[in-house]
Amino acid sequence: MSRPSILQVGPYPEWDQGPLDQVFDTKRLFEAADADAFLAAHGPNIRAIATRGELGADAKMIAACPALELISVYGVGYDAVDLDACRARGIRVTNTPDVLTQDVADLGVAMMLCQSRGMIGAESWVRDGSWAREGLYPLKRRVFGRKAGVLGLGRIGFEVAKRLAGFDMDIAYSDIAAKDYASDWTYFANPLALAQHSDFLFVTLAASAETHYIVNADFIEAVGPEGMIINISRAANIDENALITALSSGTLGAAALDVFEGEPALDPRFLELDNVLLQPHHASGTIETRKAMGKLLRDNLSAHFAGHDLLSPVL
Ligand code: 8YV
Repeated sequence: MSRPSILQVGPYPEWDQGPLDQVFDTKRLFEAADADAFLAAHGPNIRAIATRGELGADAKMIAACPALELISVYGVGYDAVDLDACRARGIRVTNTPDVLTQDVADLGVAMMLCQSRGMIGAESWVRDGSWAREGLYPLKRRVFGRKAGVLGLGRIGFEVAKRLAGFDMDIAYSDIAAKDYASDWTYFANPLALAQHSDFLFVTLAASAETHYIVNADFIEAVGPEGMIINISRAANIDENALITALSSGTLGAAALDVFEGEPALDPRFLELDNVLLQPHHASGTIETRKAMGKLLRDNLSAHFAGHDLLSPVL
């Protein structure tokens, strides 16, 4: 039997590429010099798209594949997939939830600690001889005992909050409703009230049209000059221009970001700021988690073509 043709939007590690190529006829869009010509040539035969969270599949890509049955996302976020276009054509969508939750939460907490304790600057202080020359490193702010806010208490937000409890932080959260599994933590129905309350504000919301720029200029100002915003979700949840303005003027104390509008390109103003920690969208980037994500991506594809139930359907 011939292998089903799938469109591969971005690269995967070699431990996924090999098994994928064995089972499927992979058409690698990311290697094409002319993406439009590539889609025009291969689109009609494509039965599934294998993509990544941040790459998704837009309306144009979906339209170029008239025989498309499934989009399998390597990532929990599927905001970059045009779900309306999928619904209109009965195209199924899967993602890779759960397997990455713990690592994403770990990195979020690590970013808070790293930024609050000035670990990047402290490393330079040792390496560039400042320690020997100038003595003690400037004092930084503590984390333990302070107020943490989690905006979006889903799977990842919950794991972040659990970890913060280990630092004896005072934990609050905001979500569309109070969660019965979070009775130890303070609930704010109004995200702005959470922002006003928090020293460290974690953005852990799944991105959607409803959450677009939920962290706006007012929200950022409410976190305030002593506060820090940590984003391990999607850039679209924050008004990045307002964030940069607030970091520059000091109306926001600090930020720690794993995601950026237009990534991997960055607004160059970020590079001028010393109160922001910049990470290359790698919260799920451990070997263990990426192997589990790749397996789930492939298992969803295989289940579909075997006529079995999808393991982690979105649509
Ligand atoms: C990326 C992510 O998919 O889970 C998500 O939604 O954005 C990430 O895990 C990952 O960087 C691989 O591209």
